[in-house]
Amino acid sequence: HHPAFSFTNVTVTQDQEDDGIWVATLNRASKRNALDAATIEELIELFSKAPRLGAKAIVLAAAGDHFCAGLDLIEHHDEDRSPADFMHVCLRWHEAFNKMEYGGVPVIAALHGAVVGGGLELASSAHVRVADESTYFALPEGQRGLFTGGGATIRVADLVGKSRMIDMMLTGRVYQGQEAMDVGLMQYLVSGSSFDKAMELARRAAANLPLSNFAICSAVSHMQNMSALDAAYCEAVIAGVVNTQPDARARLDAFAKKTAARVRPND
Ligand code: 1HE
Repeated sequence: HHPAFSFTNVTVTQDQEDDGIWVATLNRASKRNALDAATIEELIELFSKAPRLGAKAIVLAAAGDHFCAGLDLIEHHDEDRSPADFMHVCLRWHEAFNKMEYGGVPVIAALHGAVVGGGLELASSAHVRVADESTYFALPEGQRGLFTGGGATIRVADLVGKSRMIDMMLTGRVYQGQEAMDVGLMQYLVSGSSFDKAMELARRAAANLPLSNFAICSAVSHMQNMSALDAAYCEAVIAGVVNTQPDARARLDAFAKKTAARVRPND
C-alpha cells in the first residue's frame, strides 16, 4: 500500500523497482468496480495529490473480470437523489476526472472486460488506454433511463466523434477488438495482458523529464478548450519554459555528441 493514502475502494501501490510508477487498482470487483460516491472521493484525493508526491506515471487498473461498470446504480437507486443532489454527484466526478486529465502525471488505463457508462468516462480521462481481447465498451445510459454525467459528452465524443457516441447511447451499441481500435476508443489492443503493456508504457513515459510530461499531460488538454490563437500563444509560453529546462541540457548534449538514441522505424 502507498503510505500517503488510506483508501478502501482504490488500492494504491508503488512498484519497488519502478521508482515513481504507481498502480491504482479499483478493488470493488464484487460490484464490478461500480463507481460509488466514496470511490470518486478517493480518486479525487489520489489525482490531486499524486503530482505533488512525485508520481511519474500512474497505471489505472481494476480487480476482477471487469474494468468498471460505471455509476453505482444500486447506490443511485437507494439514495433517490434530487436533481441538485445528482448535479453535485456529477461535479465530484468532474473534479476527479479533471484532476486526472489535467494533473500533469501520465495516466495509463489497463482495460479488460466491461468499460461501460461511467467506466468509459473514467477510462476516457486517462492519457493512454490499453485494451485486451476481453475488453468491450458501451454507453448503456439510454437503456437505464439515464444520461451521461461524468464527462462522456466531452471525452467520449472527442475520442469517437459525436455521431458514434450518440449511436452508442441510443442503441446500446457495443464496441470491442479491432473495431474499438479503429473508432479510437483505445490506442493499444494486446493479445496478452493489458496490465503488462500498461506498465511497459508507464516505464517509457516515466523516462521522460517530469516537466515535459507535465506539459504533455495538461497543456494539450487545456489547449483543446482554447481558440487556436490563444492555444498557439500558450504553446509558445509552455515551450519557452519546458524547452529551456536545465535538466534537458544533458539530453541535448547527448544528441549533439551522437550518443542519444535515434528515432528509427519499427522492425
Ligand atoms: C453493480 C453495477 C453497477 C454491476 N452499479 N452495482 N452501468 C451499467 O448500466 C452497467 C451495469 N452492469 C452490467 O451491465 C453488468 O453488471 C456487467 C456487464 C458490468 C457485469 O456483468 P456480470 O454478469 O459479470 O455481473 P452482474 O451479475 O451483473 O453483477 C455482479 C454484481 O455487481 C451484482 O451485485 P450483487 O450484489 O447482486 O452480487 C450487481 O448488482 C453489481 N453491479 N454493475 C451497482 N453499475 C455520472 S453518470 C454515469 C452514468 C452511468 O454510468 S450509467 C451506466 C451504468
